[in-house]
Amino acid sequence: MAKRRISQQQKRRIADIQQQRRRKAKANSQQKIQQLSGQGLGPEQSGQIISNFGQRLIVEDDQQQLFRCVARQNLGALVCGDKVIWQQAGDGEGVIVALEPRKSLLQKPGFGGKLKPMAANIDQIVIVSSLQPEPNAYLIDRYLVAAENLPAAPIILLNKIDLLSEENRQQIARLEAEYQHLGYPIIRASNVSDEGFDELHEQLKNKTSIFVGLSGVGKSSLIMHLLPEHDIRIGDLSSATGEGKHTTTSSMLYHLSCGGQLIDSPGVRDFGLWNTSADDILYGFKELRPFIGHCKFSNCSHKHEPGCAILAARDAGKISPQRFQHYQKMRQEYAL
Ligand SMILES: Nc1nc2c(ncn2[C@@H]2O[C@H](COP(=O)(O)OP(=O)(O)O)[C@@H](O)[C@H]2O)c(=O)[nH]1
Ligand SMILES: [Mg+2]
Ligand SMILES: [Zn+2]
Repeated sequence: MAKRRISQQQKRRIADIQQQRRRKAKANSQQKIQQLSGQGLGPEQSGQIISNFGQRLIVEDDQQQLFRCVARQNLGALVCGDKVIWQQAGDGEGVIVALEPRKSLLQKPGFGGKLKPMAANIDQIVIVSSLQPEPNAYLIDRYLVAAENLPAAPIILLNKIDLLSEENRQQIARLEAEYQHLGYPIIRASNVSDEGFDELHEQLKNKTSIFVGLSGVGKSSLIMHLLPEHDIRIGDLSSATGEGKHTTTSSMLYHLSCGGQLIDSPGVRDFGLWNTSADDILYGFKELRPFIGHCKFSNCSHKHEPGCAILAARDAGKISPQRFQHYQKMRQEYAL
């Protein structure tokens, strides 16, 4: 009992400190806006947020020039990938005045379970798995469910294909066949043999993508490979203002030579492994989607009910036994 009271007290104290910080940050950025407005604001123009250093947001204009910006109050949390309307103020600075509607928003549970926005307007999710560590079909299905619900188009990338051997050849072929059958693009790639990059560039072209997957599958290597000359503009910007080096924890949007964009950060790469509702999980198995809403009972749990359209679809072979097992397992492990 006593223990619990202390932890409640601590919680309140932490919440108070956070509240103070937010207030202070808000006051600082309001002050900054006043200062910038004093210099006279340019016309409204469109731009995209490519990174954020705390309250300072980096906006890129349509000519790919970068500006350090602050946002007007009440725009909510702005994140990497957001399309905004902003006004230039002085040299390389600006004020964000509006947020364009988002196509998608990637969020992550933060302090106290509250969802924290991470990145916006993602079109595609590249699910990276590899030959070593071995591909895990359950994890791939978990990411597919997350992608389908964002929504973003999933691409499955089988990395380290240079490690293909007599031992794993069959397993890999089976995995590929399963996802190809579902209509998901699947790319074999290797940072060692350079295989798959033409195909990958083709898929990433003119889209905004993120890479997700287990640690060790080669995400960092793939991203380095795609971005041979890392975007040094950000480093210049942060050292010029002494606002601290860009930390890899905040998201960053990069341009690819193929014309696509890549949003990256360790947080973004962890996307997809938290709770989802039972409805969202079902929706994420796209071969079952045509049967949603056709059960006899509107509150059907799809576990044992007579007249269940989902169980009937399984019995009719509309979903592979492994995928159905993953659907059930996911519901047990993640459904709220
Ligand atoms: N054989 C082989 N090893 C790779 C390949 N890509 C990455 N690796 C190795 O796999 C390990 C993990 O790679 P890393 O990019 O850090 O993975 P991350 O944790 O997903 O970012 C490193 O030792 C890499 O050298 C590949 O295509 N083939
Ligand atoms: Mg890494
Ligand atoms: Zn049902």
